[in-house]
Amino acid sequence: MKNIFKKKGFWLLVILVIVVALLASAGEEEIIEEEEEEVIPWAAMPENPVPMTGETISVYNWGDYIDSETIDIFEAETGIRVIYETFETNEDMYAKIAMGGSAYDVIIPSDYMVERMIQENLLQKINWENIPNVANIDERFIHESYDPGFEYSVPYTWGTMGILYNTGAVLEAPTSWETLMDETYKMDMFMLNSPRDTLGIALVMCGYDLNSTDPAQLEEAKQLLIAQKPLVLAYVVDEVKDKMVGGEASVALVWSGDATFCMSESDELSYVVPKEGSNIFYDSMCIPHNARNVSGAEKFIDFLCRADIAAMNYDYVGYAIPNKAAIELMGAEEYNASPVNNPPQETLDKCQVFKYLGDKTQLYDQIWTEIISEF
Ligand code: SPD
Repeated sequence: MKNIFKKKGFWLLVILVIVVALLASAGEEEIIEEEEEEVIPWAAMPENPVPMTGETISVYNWGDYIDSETIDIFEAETGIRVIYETFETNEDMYAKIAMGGSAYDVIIPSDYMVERMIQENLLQKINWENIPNVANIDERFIHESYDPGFEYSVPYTWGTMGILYNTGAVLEAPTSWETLMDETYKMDMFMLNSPRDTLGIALVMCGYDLNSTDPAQLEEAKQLLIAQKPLVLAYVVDEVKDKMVGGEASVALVWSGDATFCMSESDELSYVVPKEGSNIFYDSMCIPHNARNVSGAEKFIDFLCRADIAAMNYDYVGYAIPNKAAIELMGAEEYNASPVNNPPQETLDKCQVFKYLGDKTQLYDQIWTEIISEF
């Protein structure tokens, strides 16, 4: 018998077999990995979408405040088309509704604006029989301070205001609002283009109540913000996220949900609620007085209260949610591990809700215009 181990052709064949086997197994691993990485959505499009019925609802919400896929699912499940518009601040939204030219079926104002709109008869009472998923809302987030008797609003998200900062760029991690007056960050910070939020924090920086209506205190807050202007790169709202993730500034005054979003995009960003205290806000779904499709609005609000849909929205938007069923679905342990979603009691004790300030609101609007137009 010839010694085949001495033949060159034999060894070439062996090498070829090994290479083919290795390539095949690497391919298998890739396929297995792909299967493991597949993201299971919280909610999915129905297999048999309902054809459009011709019914519509008109929704007016903050920018970047919903996963648009949830709207697609709602439309496919109900056949109701959603006409969706966005606003940047409570004040912009209020002006549009109060002028009366636009009829929306669902709006999402913050606490103090819910309070104002109730007082001015701009909202209608909610028929809870048509919102069974309200049972998913944790009672801790039902605040009678702005909706006495819990009649007009369904909690959607909540959060705090604080400082988002770039850990690699700041000299030390901020703990105080004083950071926003620090010359080190000249032309290196963003402030919120939102009168109530920014003036509220300026009042806290001056050592006053963030709901103050005292003209002398407000004047001091105004002077502080005017003195701060040379440090401010821009007054922004939703744009702050791209700008901070892109490293355009070292610090920014932000709402906590935007901080969560930015921190998920960049390991260099962190968030703090300063030691002097801050604002805690609750944004809620409401039906305006002049809604044209109340039953469609109720269906949409109930849909957004569904655990799978609220989880999907949280995953996309980043703002903390009051929906205990959604938190359970996502895994309460992981959700609560974030100090942004679950701030220590000591922090919460130092946070206050904005109140509607009646006719003193005009003073805020006037002061804000003066600050923004000051050169
Ligand atoms: N992207 C929009 C986020 C809206 C957050 N609402 C904040 C309300 C503060 N009073």
